[in-house]
Amino acid sequence: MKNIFPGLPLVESPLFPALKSKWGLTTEEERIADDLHEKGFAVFDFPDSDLNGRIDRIQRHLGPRYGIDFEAADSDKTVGERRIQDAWKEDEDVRAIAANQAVINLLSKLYGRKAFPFQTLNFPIGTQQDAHSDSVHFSSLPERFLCGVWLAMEDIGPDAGPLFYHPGSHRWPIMSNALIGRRGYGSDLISAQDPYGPAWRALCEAHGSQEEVFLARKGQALIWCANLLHGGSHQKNSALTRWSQVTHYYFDDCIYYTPAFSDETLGKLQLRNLVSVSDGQLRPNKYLGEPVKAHSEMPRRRLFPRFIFK
Ligand SMILES: O=C(O)CCC(=O)C(=O)O
Ligand SMILES: [Fe+2]
Repeated sequence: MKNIFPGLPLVESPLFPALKSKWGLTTEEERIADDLHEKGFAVFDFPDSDLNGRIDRIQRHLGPRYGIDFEAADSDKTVGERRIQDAWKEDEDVRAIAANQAVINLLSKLYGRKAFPFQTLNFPIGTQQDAHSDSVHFSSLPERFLCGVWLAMEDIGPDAGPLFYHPGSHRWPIMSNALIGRRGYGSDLISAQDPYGPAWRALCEAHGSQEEVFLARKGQALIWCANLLHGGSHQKNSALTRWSQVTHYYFDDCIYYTPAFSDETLGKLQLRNLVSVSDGQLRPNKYLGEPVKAHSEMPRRRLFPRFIFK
């Protein structure tokens, strides 16, 4: 069957139930596709035979950069840095996890466009990040061609600030400045998520949506859809670690931009200039196969980089 909506990820298409039998999915791929379609996230075992070795090496290599005393079991682990962004540039194991070919093939099959990783985040503890959808930080035109893959680098219990999410929230309206009546282009923000917090809370309340936590086993991974509401729950025990890696993926032949600092309706987009983690090559913004240029009057976005989450 021809996909008449190529502007939607296959897995998020309303025609998904009719289309999926034609994709040649294995039983496991179909389970993942069904979960993404219905719930907005899917759990799978990370396919890498050297994963334990990579995790050991990443912890040894990145550990000293967080300023945390990992040696003493009862030391407060939450006092240092919470994240290292784009460690793939100097850590081959972080890069290999992000560029795992089986994961890229899986995402490409599920979305109907070729996936590429463009950002890594390595966390030694819980992020305690408020509920948000990544699509205010990273979006695409057409929409929804973005996902995160979160990997548990150790067993994560309820006191370590596990990842949480609101199942089904990927179907709620995609959060945007137009939706909340705000102008974003050229704006200043402490955190790009701040303007949308009240709207997300109102949606949760209206839907009676409860957060669910992911008590992950080491080596389990979770894909979240661009508009799935998720975050890091409160870390009840500050002596624990919660090692994890998030890789964000975009898909070929899209415009990549930051909605928090854009006004789509006016054609003012804060475009992103992306490099793929897989090959270090630029991935130009494209629409229907043709390159798209930045808006000529585009000012630099004004941010307070220290506080920005993405
Ligand atoms: O690991 C977490 O707690 C959440 C991370 C997250 O939201 C992200 O990287 O997009
Ligand atoms: Fe996120």
